[in-house]
Amino acid sequence: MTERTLVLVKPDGVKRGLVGEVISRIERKGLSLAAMDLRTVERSVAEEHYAEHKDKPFFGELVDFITSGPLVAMTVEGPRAISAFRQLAGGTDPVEKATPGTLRGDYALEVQFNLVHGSDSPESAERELKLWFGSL
Ligand code: DAT
Ligand code: MG
Repeated sequence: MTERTLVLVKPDGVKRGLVGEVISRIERKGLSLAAMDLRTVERSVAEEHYAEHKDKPFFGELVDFITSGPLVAMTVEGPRAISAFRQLAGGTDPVEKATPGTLRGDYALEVQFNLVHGSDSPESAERELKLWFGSL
């Protein structure tokens, strides 16, 4: 079933020049880009995006980081795109949970600076694509 998912190359990935690498892995997997935009977001967008984490101790730092500079937002499309991209990204902790061969496993060291975001379910993808691109 064709799905759409929200992918972000977070500000650390843009600063480090890894946008091309992320896109390359998405394309090599067989997924495709349906939309892409470089932007710096307001705190309100970051807070809504990460609303599920609002009571976590790291929420403030997470919002500071996501709004700290330009990021690349993408709509990625393909069969089982949501799970497929989560697999390319690797686990949240780039050392403990992301295996080598994944984006986080290969390019990140710290949980806060884990390079990419990908929607985690069809419900999240719909909510996030509406927030970032105005439609699914
Ligand atoms: P994911 O990005 O893999 O979906 P998540 O939704 O649990 O992970 O968390 C969102 C982001 O919050 C994550 O990419 C990095 C940050 N984060 C998660 N756990 C953290 C922690 N223990 N300390 C600092 N930042 C954390
Ligand atoms: Mg998440």
